[in-house]
Amino acid sequence: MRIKKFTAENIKEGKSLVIRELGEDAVILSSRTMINPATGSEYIEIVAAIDDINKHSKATKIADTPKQENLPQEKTELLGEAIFLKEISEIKNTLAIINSNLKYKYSGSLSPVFSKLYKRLILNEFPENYALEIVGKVSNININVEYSPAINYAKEIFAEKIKILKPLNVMTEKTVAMFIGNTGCGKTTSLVKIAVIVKLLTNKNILIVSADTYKIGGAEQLQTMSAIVGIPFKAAYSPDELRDIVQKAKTDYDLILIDTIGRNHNSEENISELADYFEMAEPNLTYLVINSTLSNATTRKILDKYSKFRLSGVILSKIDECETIGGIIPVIAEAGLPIAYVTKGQRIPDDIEPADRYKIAELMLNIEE
Ligand SMILES: Nc1nc2c(ncn2[C@@H]2O[C@H](COP(=O)(O)OP(=O)(O)OP(=O)(O)O)[C@@H](O)[C@H]2O)c(=O)[nH]1
Ligand SMILES: [Mg+2]
Repeated sequence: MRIKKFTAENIKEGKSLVIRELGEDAVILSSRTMINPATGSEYIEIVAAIDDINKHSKATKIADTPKQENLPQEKTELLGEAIFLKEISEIKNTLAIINSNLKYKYSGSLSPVFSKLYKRLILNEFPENYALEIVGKVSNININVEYSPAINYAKEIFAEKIKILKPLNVMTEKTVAMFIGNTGCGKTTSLVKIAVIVKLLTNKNILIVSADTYKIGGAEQLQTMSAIVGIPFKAAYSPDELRDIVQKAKTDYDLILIDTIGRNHNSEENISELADYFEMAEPNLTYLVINSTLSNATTRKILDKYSKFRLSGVILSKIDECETIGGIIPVIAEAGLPIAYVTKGQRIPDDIEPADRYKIAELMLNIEE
């Protein structure tokens, strides 16, 4: 779009100037009466534009504007302003469409229902290829589907892809479970929630072990929590000590829950220190706790960095702080990892649930336009 300012003695002369310079398709954005300070005489200032890309734009063209030369000056100004506002609103609409087409790359080439479904998936942070795959699958089920059943089909498709790891209270074998993950992701809180639930629902002998003895107060925090919930506790101050504790405890306890220090997945040193504890503990169950508010890119990287720990499943934490899990579930599913638990607050033990694929699928489409 080219925009140009014109000055003329009157509106008629101004219009002629605009048409001569910008052509019949030009639109007037504003016109106002000005005073020349040197001479004290009045003149008209016109701002006009021509849409180079779409010369057939529906915008009001000069040729369409009512004849203004006979109108009193006040009305001419009001008319100019109204046309200006109309033009601005049309420009805004056009920009919104362009923006939407850029953001939702493929929506323009889809039918209205599938375009809406695709937009909802992108709004829920689905990776684009996965969003398109879902749209394709839903259209294969029923090409003429309405929006609401389309959403239900999508949820069923996700639910089928989500793997679930059964909760600890229904596991019958002796278990050494290790909780690992990034700093502050909810390892210690999740461990205590699970310990309390298993204690309430089964008659298993449970031992809580802290290998988080590097951080000041790490082991003490868990020791206090264990005392409150009445579960025996031990602290391991080195990988060797952890091995000794676990080996001895295996005979007396059905379930040994090991808390570890929070790690930065981008630090090789952090990950390798954790590996020393992991190798000594030899857990037969390893939970990776993932904060559900993370982006899919970060989750992908975390899964990659922790993959050396023979992960059994994921504990998806802090869903109460998260708007959608559409971005991260496909990444977890792609890694082939089951989800064991979902945590939804700080209360022990209330704010944890065994993972349910239908509830997870629901949360994947939480954000609506
Ligand atoms: N809102 C919310 N807060 C949670 C949840 N789970 C844990 N938290 C809180 O998150 C904070 C960190 O939780 P911790 O269990 O200490 O996390 P951690 O992974 O053990 O942390 P580090 O040992 O420091 O790496 C605490 O304030 C918890 O109460 C949850 O599901 N929702
Ligand atoms: Mg902790």
